[in-house]
Amino acid sequence: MFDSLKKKFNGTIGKLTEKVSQEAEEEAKAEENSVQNETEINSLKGTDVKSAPETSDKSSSDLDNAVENVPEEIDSMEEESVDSGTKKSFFSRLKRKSSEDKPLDVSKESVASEEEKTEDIETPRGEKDESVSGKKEKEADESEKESKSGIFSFIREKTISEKDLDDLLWELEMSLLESDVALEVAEKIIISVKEDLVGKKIKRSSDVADYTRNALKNAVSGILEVESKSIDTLLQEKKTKGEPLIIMFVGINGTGKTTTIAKISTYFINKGYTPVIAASDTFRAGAIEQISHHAETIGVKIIKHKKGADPAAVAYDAVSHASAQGKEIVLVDTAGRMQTNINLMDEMAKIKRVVSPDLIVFVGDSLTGNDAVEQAMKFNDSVGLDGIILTKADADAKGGAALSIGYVINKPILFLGVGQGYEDLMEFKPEWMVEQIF
Ligand SMILES: Nc1nc2c(ncn2[C@@H]2O[C@H](COP(=O)(O)OP(=O)(O)OP(=O)(O)O)[C@@H](O)[C@H]2O)c(=O)[nH]1
Ligand SMILES: [Mg+2]
Repeated sequence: MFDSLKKKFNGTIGKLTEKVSQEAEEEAKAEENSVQNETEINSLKGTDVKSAPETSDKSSSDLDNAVENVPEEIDSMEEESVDSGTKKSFFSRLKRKSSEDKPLDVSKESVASEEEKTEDIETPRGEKDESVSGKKEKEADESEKESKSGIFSFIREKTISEKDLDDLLWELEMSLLESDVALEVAEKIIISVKEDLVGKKIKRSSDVADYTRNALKNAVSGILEVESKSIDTLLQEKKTKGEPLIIMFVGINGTGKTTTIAKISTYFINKGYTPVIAASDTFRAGAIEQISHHAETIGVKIIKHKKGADPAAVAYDAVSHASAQGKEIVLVDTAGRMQTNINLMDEMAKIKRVVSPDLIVFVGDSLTGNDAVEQAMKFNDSVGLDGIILTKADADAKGGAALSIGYVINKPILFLGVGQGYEDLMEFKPEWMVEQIF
């Protein structure tokens, strides 16, 4: 379920992490270069000042020769200049320069010994500084550990900019649309993610993934949360009034209304309630037989008239039966109808007028994606919906309808149909869907 959404969101998390890490690395390199250039300029300035009388009129090759000959003197001068930061860096610089100027084929040993020398200069009185080398080893250890786990600390904080996100979020928006996510929902997700991420300061590559995942999770949670009373609360309210809860099921042909009524009956029976079914699809041939068969199998009372009878009258009789017998729930089946069929839409409005259902539930086929969302909007406009059941979620790899439908009509998804059996019904919880995706 929702594999496509899962893949798309995870793809964005991965790509953004990679992009931001790469940029952080480039920025760090650029900074390192500029610091190096600055140091070079400063040290050259230092050379000019300190050796001005002797070297100001010398050519650069003379200067290089002078540098070549300096090292032995430096060590003794270093003793005197240990406290002077400027001098120290100047000497270090000179010494490094002299070693850089050595022939390129120097052996590894000589490079190593040069490095050791340079290190000795950094350490007062030529002693090896244990705490510094220990710290370096620890840092190296940590960075090795991090690189093994695929997590890298950035050299300095990287701030996520709108520019970092634009292309990726555009790509995400397009792929959400491909997954049948409604346009307004895709746009809302992008805006919410942008608001969450732009300006976030990132220290480690793993932060990018965490922040992005959280931003996407927030966006999806925001889309799925719809305020409404739970069916249990409604049931209790009706019970205290001594009336049955009336639920009417509407939708286009073949989305799963009748099967869902059988599943919901089972759901309520399992909770200890006694439902009654109204066979108000008097329109389609075989509809009354189909629902009678389900009712018999699960052991639920069904109120039915002949084919072609007034569906509102069937529903009315079912409500009277439930009220008289103290049964808590009436489930009204209706004929499937296209939202464009005015006669059938009017007939549905008549059932509503006659029995005043507590809940009108739209049953949509999740496999039809955006079409299900469009249908829900039309049914909502003509009879007013209170909730949604999406069927065939077991076969839905895209998940676009599940993500969009509740947001677009601002009504909650109550259940998901997840198979053809009577028990294949799940209460829908937004947190559950968020967990499924991330
Ligand atoms: N895989 C799967 N199939 C389902 C689910 N719900 C319903 N179906 C199947 O969908 C088909 C149509 O179901 P019905 O319950 O007859 O649909 P309907 O909306 O009552 O159809 P009409 O009465 O013609 O409008 C049946 O074959 C059901 O078994 C579900 O959650 N998962
Ligand atoms: Mg039916």
